[in-house]
Amino acid sequence: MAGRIVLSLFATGFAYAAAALSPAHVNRDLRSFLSSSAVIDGYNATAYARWSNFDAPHPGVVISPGSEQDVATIVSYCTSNKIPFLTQSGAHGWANTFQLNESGILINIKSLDSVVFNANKTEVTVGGGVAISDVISAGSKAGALVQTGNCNCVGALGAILGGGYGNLLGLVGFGVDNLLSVNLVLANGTLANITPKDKDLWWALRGAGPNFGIVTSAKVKSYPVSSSGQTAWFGQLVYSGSKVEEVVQTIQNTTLKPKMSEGRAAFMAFLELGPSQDTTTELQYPHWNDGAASFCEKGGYKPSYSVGLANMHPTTWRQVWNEYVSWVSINGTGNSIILMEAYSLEKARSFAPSSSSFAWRNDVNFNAVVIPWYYDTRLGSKAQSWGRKVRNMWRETDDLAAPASYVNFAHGDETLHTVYGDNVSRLKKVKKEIDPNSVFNQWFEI
Ligand SMILES: Cc1cc2nc3c(=O)[nH]c(=O)nc-3n(C[C@H](O)[C@H](O)[C@H](O)COP(=O)(O)OP(=O)(O)OC[C@H]3O[C@@H](n4cnc5c(N)ncnc54)[C@H](O)[C@@H]3O)c2cc1C
Ligand SMILES: *[C@@H]1O[C@H](CO)[C@@H](O)[C@H](O)[C@H]1NC(C)=O
Ligand SMILES: *[C@@H]1O[C@H](CO)[C@@H](O)[C@H](O)[C@H]1NC(C)=O
Ligand SMILES: *[C@@H]1O[C@H](CO)[C@@H](O)[C@H](O)[C@H]1NC(C)=O
Ligand SMILES: *[C@@H]1O[C@H](CO)[C@@H](O)[C@H](O)[C@H]1NC(C)=O
Ligand SMILES: *[C@@H]1O[C@H](CO)[C@@H](O)[C@H](O)[C@H]1NC(C)=O
Ligand SMILES: *[C@@H]1O[C@H](CO)[C@@H](O)[C@H](O)[C@H]1NC(C)=O
Ligand SMILES: CC(=O)N[C@H]1CO[C@H](CO)[C@@H](O)[C@@H]1O
Repeated sequence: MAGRIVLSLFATGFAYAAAALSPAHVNRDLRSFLSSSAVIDGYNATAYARWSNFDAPHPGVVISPGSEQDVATIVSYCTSNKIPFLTQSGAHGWANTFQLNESGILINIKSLDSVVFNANKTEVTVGGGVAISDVISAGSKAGALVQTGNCNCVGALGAILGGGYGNLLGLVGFGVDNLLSVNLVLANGTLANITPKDKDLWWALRGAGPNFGIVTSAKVKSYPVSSSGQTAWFGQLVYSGSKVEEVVQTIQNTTLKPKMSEGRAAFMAFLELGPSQDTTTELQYPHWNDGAASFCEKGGYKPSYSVGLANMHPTTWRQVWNEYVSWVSINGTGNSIILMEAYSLEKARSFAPSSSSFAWRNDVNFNAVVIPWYYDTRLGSKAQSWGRKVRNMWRETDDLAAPASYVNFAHGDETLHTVYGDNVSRLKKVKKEIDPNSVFNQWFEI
């Protein structure tokens, strides 16, 4: 692990921990140690809006670093003065694990947003705060594909550090399988370059990343393609509620291949079920995520719950459908979503489960998510009990030995085993070594 060292310069003696923190105070202490483009600001819920306001952090101060080194300096400042802090990138994390109030600092790394391909386009270096849309538009211009999530608004590394599902999964594996190295700010304020040579930390980062530091930039594999390689078949098939069982059984029966080369023909079983609407067509790379645009809408409250499934059971999904119909009949819940994702996992399973801390690689075939979406806070407790009820329905027929959730889809009330699988003890060992005081403690803390 090659690293640079930052001294802990900032023990100012002020008892920050319990008091509200003001931008003026932080500015006085820290300004001269940061690069000129860094910004120290009060919290502005509009400017720093999150995807969901449910259990959202409310910091006293927001700092947007101007450089990777600034992030190390901010972490040193916070730890020396016992100021709680949280990293925010794309602001889509929906878990209830955030605990930041007016006495804390939000490190808004969205400002670290560069995307640079190497000459032959086999590698791309992305800033820690880069949005998925930034990666895709740069990739499209460069003529290279990069494994990212399926929604343009999400932080590219926020998704990758937990596993990283996305459109290219069938071809190249998970996000964590495509990471080459990262620049990481550690708990002791060091900015270090972490590579596969850092065996334990490299393993731990790829699945439980936010527990070990702040990734200020990452080198990720990219795949040069001609313009015809940027075309894929996308769209929506809409079915009436009466077809739930048939659709679910068809999903269960379909073996997804790394390349579903024949487009429509490969999905003929779904077309034969008689969708009431079919918007499928060939789309170019920059438009692959267009269909998910409405899912990106910020604001409102979205306490989400998720499970991994080995199999899809028509009877369970009929019950879930009935629950959904009944929930959205309540005024103000109409945006609520039930989501299920299925990918070709053949390529992903060519990587050993022990190659990263990302859990359930060989166990989970489908991820289901229930998102009660509302604006009136009086619906909060009803929304949560509905979410838990649907999650229980799925868990009862998940056909897994123990409940499993993708960490980036989980709610925050699960056991560590449910999100990190069988390697919790190894993760705890690495955590003790790298972040013994658990200063990175706001994302499914180990
Ligand atoms: C609309 C939507 C679509 C989604 N689509 C996908 C998808 O296609 N595939 C998929 O795998 N997941 C997907 N997710 C889940 C997504 O991966 C998580 O919500 C993820 O945590 C979001 O990262 P963010 O940077 O946007 O959020 P943030 O709330 O900013 O970050 C989430 C957590 O990660 C930490 N974090 C973020 N960046 C860094 C970094 N650079 N270094 C260290 N810690 C960091 C934060 O501190 C925080 O604890 C989706 C979520 C939403 C809301
Ligand atoms: C913030 O939360 C901490 C506990 O994490 C608490 O001690 C403190 O009083 C709170 N401060 C404010 C300003 O609410
Ligand atoms: C908050 O941010 C919004 C959007 O960026 C801006 O229009 C508004 O003026 C800001 N409010 C304050 C008090 O700075
Ligand atoms: C691409 O360039 C990198 C150096 O940036 C080199 O290591 C790699 O071998 C090259 N790959 C190909 C396929 O040319
Ligand atoms: C699913 O597969 C089973 C067993 O092969 C078959 O009996 C059933 O008809 C199939 N159902 C659908 C909807 O494809
Ligand atoms: C639904 O809620 C909206 C806004 O909260 C309100 O204006 C409307 O009257 C409500 N409709 C019913 C049928 O209660
Ligand atoms: C910071 O922590 C890392 C990882 O534990 C360690 O390798 C490095 O030597 C530490 N640096 C300092 C200055 O303490
Ligand atoms: C070090 C360790 O405990 N590794 C285990 C992680 O979990 C997988 C199964 O998911 C085991 O095969 C490894 O031995």
